[in-house]
Amino acid sequence: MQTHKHPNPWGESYINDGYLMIPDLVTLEECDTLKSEMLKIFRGDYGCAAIPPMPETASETQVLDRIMCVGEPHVFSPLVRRYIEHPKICAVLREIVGAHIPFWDGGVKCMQSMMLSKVPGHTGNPWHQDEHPIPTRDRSLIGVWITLDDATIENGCLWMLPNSHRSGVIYDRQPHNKRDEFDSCHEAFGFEDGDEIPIEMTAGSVLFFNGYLLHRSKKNRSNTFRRILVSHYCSTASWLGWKGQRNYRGTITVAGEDPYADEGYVTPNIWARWE
Ligand SMILES: O=C(O)CCC(=O)C(=O)O
Repeated sequence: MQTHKHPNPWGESYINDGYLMIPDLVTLEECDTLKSEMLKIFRGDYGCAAIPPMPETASETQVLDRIMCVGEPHVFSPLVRRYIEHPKICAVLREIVGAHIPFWDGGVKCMQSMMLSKVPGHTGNPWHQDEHPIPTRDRSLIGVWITLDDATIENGCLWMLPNSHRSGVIYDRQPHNKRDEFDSCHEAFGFEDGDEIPIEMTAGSVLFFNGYLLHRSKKNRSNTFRRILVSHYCSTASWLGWKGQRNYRGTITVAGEDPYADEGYVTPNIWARWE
């Protein structure tokens, strides 16, 4: 059993702030490859029931405009799957996933991937903590947000409420009436949000953020795309009572051992969010 002793500057920063941004972790060539793959995925080239095919003549904007988010693209796209297991990303995860828990054996598993197109005019995502829907409840949940374009205030970068991960409180969510700014997801409430800060990032930068950290994104008011791939990971020891399962098994182990391997694995359901 390894205890975390803040072994490197990454760990210190992630523990204190609840997030860690590493510039240029992914190359611009890798971003281009992922953007091409995203176009195929959103056009429906993979024949998934959740993503009906579009005509080949559809423009890039038309393709990316019709869906806001595709869930679990790593299930059918070998390329996206490679980014779940990207060596540079996993090297960071091996250091910080257990940073907020006293004992951790270094095991890391991925339980979700999502691709967001966020073309000009697309709304943002209201305040939330990823831990609300994905219940690790052990503080190991971490979002890994890879931006494929420069993410700016104008095109809808993420906004974080620093330190909001510290209390361990989970804020409930409710429907909101700000549909001009945010998508149809419910919004967390019951906290002061005056200290929020924008996280502007250049393409290829990667943001690691704790599942308890309150964050949101705003509408894309620019004329540029803000495409991202985000995946969620936690300790392999986390018992995920998620999606109606006693211990959700649609997981991929990317570091260490899976103590529940004898429970087997399931293939995650592919989904798309249209508004
Ligand atoms: O990319 C966005 O606009 C929102 C993503 C997000 O909040 C998340 O992955 O938890």
